[in-house]
Amino acid sequence: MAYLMHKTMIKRTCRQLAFTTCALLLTAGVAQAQSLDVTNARLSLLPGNTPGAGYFELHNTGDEGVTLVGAESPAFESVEMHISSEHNGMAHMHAFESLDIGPDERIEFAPKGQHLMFMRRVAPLNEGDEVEVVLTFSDEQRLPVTFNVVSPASL
Ligand SMILES: [Cu+2]
Repeated sequence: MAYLMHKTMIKRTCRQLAFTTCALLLTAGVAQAQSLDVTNARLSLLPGNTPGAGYFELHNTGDEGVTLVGAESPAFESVEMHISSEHNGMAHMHAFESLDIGPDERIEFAPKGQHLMFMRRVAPLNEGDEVEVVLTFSDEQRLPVTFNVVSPASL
């Protein structure tokens, strides 16, 4: 039952996506051999065309380390991994290329820390929408994750 509901949700999201991407997403839920558990995935979005920020928690439940090397989404032209910092009271952020996640390690992408930066949305998005994102790893593993669009005020 839960799986059927999930599939319906994906199908709804798929109306805006290319067919090949959709086919991948629909089969991804069936054959999940991954030992990576993502929770609380949300995408904070301001009106207009400013970049969105993505946050989530990831638990590597496997016996081997993995290296996160990026993310993609059909809803944005590009996605970068950023880390926020503060110097002399000024907030900065810069891109980073990879993040190692050891066996049984949990990492968090959270406000004021590591985040995904979603650049240039392809179509308008609203609070409550769902966005399909694929996290990519150095061993070519691709992990599809559904992000919920939320307002920055809710974080
Ligand atoms: Cu950023």
